[in-house]
Amino acid sequence: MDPSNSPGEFDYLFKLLLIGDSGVGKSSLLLSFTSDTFDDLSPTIGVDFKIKMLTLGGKRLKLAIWDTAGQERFRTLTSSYYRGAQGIILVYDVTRRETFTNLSDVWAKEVDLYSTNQDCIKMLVGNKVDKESERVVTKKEGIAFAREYGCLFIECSAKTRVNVQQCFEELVLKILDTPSLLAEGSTGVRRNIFKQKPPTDASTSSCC
Ligand SMILES: Nc1nc2c(ncn2[C@@H]2O[C@H](COP(=O)(O)OP(=O)(O)O)[C@@H](O)[C@H]2O)c(=O)[nH]1
Ligand SMILES: [Mg+2]
Repeated sequence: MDPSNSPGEFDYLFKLLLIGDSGVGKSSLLLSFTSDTFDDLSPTIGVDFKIKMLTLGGKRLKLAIWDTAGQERFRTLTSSYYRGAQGIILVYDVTRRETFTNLSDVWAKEVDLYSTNQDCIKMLVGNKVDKESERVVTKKEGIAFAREYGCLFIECSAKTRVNVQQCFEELVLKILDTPSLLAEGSTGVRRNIFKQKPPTDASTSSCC
């Protein structure tokens, strides 16, 4: 069944996506947000996207949240992954500095190159704050990067679920505040996002 065929069930359909280095917790964040059970939080190889229904700001929303299928390990995410997104979540691990520096060196550049809407809302997320004793990236550094790059910022833990809901909700509220994104998300014009397929890369089938 085409999941976009029930326009009466929601007011807006938004495409959100998760990017960042392998192992930062993208799939865990997605699971933490979309599933009700706590136990199934485990490393995954990712999915195309997950659907989450949400009522926010008086609007019924259908969120298609895209996760990588591990291609980020090979830096082979391509334009089709980014295309049509209203919200982009850039994730790093507060206990691994290179995941933070790669956001500016790699991922932010890709976003600028491939995102199709200039108004697209970006959210910087420092994950794994439950591992406070292993923290190497300070909150201040996160705030500074977010300010420089012009995006929202939050620290969270997919494991304890602290701030996970807030992360997605703040992003979506900002999208709802942005007329050009709202227009894109209106029922009817959003059907095509389900027709897109993420890039299939033969190299992802091999495991390291
Ligand atoms: N302690 C802790 N571990 C986490 C957290 N989020 C993810 N992990 C773990 O980090 C590893 C990588 O997570 P995963 O979601 O697969 O990362 P992805 O490659 O970015 O999708 C897994 O072992 C997760 O259980 C978190 O908030 N806290
Ligand atoms: Mg993953």
